[in-house]
Amino acid sequence: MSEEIKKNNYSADSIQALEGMEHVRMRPSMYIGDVGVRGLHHLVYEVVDNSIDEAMGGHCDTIGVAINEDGSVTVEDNGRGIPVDLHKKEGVSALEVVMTKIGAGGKFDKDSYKVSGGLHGVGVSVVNALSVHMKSTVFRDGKIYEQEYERGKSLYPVKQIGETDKRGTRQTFYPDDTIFTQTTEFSYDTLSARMRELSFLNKGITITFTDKREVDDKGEFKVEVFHSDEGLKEYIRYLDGNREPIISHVISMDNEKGEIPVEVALIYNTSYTENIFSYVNNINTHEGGTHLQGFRSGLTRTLKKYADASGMLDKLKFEIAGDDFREGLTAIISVKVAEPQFEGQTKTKLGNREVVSPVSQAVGEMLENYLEENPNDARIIIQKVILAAQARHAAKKAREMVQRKTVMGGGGLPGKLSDCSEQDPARCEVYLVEGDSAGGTAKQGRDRAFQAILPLRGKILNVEKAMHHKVFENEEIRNIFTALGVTVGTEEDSKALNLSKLRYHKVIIMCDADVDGSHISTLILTFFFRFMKELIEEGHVYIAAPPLYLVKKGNKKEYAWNDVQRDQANERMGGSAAIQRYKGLGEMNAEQLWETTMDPNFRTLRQVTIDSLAEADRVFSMLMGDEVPPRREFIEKNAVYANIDA
Ligand code: 0RA
Repeated sequence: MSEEIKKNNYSADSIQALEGMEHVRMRPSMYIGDVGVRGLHHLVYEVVDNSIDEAMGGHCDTIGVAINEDGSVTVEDNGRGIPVDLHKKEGVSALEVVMTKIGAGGKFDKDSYKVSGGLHGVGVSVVNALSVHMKSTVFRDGKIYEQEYERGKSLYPVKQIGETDKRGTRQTFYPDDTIFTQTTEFSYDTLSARMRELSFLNKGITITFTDKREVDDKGEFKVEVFHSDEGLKEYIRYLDGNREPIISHVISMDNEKGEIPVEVALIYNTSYTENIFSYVNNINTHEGGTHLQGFRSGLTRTLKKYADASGMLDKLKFEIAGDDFREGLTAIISVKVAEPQFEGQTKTKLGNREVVSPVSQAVGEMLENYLEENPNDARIIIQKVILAAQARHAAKKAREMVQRKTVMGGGGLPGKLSDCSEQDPARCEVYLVEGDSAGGTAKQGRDRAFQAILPLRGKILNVEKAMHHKVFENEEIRNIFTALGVTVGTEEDSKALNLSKLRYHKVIIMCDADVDGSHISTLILTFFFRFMKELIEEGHVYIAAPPLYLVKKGNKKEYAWNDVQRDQANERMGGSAAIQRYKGLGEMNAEQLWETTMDPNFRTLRQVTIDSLAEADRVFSMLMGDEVPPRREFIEKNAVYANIDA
């Protein structure tokens, strides 16, 4: 090839590369989902994924993740180091190709079993394109190499900057605030939860997470070290730590050498909720899919066979359904699939058919062994299943009552609901208000055109500790179902939710700004989380923020939501203003409630989102469960819904 052609080729390729990177900047959501808080954190996951892959290939065991003082993030591993030698086709170093070409990641390493995919796995070049500045440092063959980039463009060719006896890769990036316009600030809790999750999902790796933005009293950074030798088994203990187990061990298996690597762990507890978390290539598959299907069929088949053989079902007057085998079950399934097909609304449902049977078989064998070796536990599980079947029959009747009322329409709406006049659900909102008196004030203060009020009496049922039929028999909860127009349960899936007739697209929880109020908010959120998860996932649930103080002097008045605002308002009024602390919504009149908490032009609503289903589950089971000390500790350390990331 003549020099001339080579040059042309090179420049043609580099134009293509540029176009790729430009495309990422023009359409970032196509690559990372969104440019909000979620997308921002996605950048970190992408970079960490690459190091996890290196670790899964057996080439490294330690990953360091740090939020730096300036808000940038550094990810470092002790792997082989991204190659820096010349990439023949591109005419630049392999590192530069990985960093600046879309879809180049890992392509030149045929041996690597790259399992990242789905939502992640878009490549580190995407992170580079969406960063104002990025720096790659490679420790390899006794040398240190470096290259820097600005918005995805290299600033200079890879250069050697020193010598070392270390091995590995270090990536530092600073997200572009012209892309992430909402915020470029990383959340400690969000990243920490993900690193913990990753360490359970990839046993043996040590992940150190450091926040260098602040120091504590001792002048030290916040550091957490995550390491799990037992993987999912430990993850189950962590998740279910606030529930009471009914069997003596976590049941688990790991066939990491199978064609489709499958890991499963499960336990039964005294609760009535089913909690199954499924992962594909370390990605939480919220919508389930074929691996979950395999798990369920393996579980049902094996338990049913055991129960039939035991004779325990002989006197039973009704059939046992699939659901009954999963009451009080907490389980995690993690599979690695080479070419995952993700389906569903949020692309978190595994579609690969070939996964069903290996998972089903693995689960079946695991359970069979356990039941064989632990006959006592086996009996306890079957007894629990029988109880669940009995309760389901009772619940069915209760649910049908709710259903009938909902279906009747207008006349079926709860008497306590003050509805709005607008008909289009997209424009309607409903306030769930603690107590009849605050409900009355809200009713006077609202804009009745689009705001509905549903007062709730005192503390609503703690669904975390109640059997299902009790939940559906509870009047307050029935009122919520009917007011929202949401129905639940079909023949084949008793928990399937129907949101198609949702009457309000904003469901706003409004409680006192005190400990009792946040407890009630949490009870309502727990109910939504357990029974209407999709309502939260689709962004319909909000928390209203009533002010804490009224600061008044002469004819000037200001509201304050915290002590700093209070003091500033007082200062603005020249000091010595009269300060009223609102002890509850009841102390506000209708006008005050409207202008602070209900008027769309002034109020602040906090949308409830779920970062990690597993973490949210753990927090709810802790907040609402039996174990008091961890709950108290949590409430003292955090706002009640800190981890629900409102
Ligand atoms: C492909 C080949 C080799 C290393 C890597 C990829 C690699 C990529 C990343 C991303 C983050 N950390 C990483 N560490 C390594 C080198 C193959 C060889 O040395 O033979």
